[in-house]
Amino acid sequence: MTSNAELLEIAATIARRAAAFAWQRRRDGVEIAASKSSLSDIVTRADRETEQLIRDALAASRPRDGFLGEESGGGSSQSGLTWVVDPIDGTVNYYYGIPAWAVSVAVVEGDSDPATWRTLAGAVVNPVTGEAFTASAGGGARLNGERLQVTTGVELPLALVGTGFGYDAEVRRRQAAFVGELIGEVRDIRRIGAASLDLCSVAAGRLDAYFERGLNPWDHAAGALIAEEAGARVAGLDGGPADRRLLVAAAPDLFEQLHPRVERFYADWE
Ligand code: LIP
Repeated sequence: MTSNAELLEIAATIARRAAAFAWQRRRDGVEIAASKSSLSDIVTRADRETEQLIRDALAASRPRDGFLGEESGGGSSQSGLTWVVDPIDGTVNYYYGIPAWAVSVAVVEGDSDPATWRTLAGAVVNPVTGEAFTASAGGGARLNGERLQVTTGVELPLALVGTGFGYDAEVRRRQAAFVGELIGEVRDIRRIGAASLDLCSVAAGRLDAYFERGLNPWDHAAGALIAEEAGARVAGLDGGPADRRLLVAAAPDLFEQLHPRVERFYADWE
């Protein structure tokens, strides 16, 4: 039976290698390979190549495990473990050369469904800043080896809150209208553009809270564990597991103030 610490070592090693590859491909020049849900929802050749690098490395070291990746879909598990991968989270930032993108690699126990899975280990690597965020279940969260702890005792009016928006223009308009209200109730809002880094920012105390609707499992699988292991509460609607309908992350005392405010807005969304 492989320990969570051993699984984390595999995740972090592969994420670092993939991040170095993706950064080199960025410096070589970015080519958009396709658009997905909308013209603004792009995928670059590097997204696909980086995911293949990760998939090949995992197939070699963990051949019986399952795989769920943003670009190449799923592969069934014979071991009960599944690797959940976003090869380049923050693709638009990557395309524009904004240094806020990361390779996110997590391993979960159970189905590749955020509603039921248990995340065992995760790594989020931003090669541009040289930052590797890591966590294993019960093992704590770290940034380049240093322990992370969320900031507590922050009241909502003084909270720095991260969020994000969907790729659909009409969805973005509705989300922006809500942010237009909320911004008067908190310290300020930040839109970093990569859910994995938003969640790691909560873990590192660079954000007091983060919420977003419309995330894919690979966007938050690793970052949510890192935030939780740093002391944050991460949950979705009705306080259940975070999923596409909603993710809210904050220290428990701030979570109790922010979650009801955000949930009221998103509760009746499809
Ligand atoms: C991104 C998320 C981000 C969200 C963006 C996009 P991608 O993932 O990490 O939080 O606001 O719209 O979905 O597409 O760069 O992997």
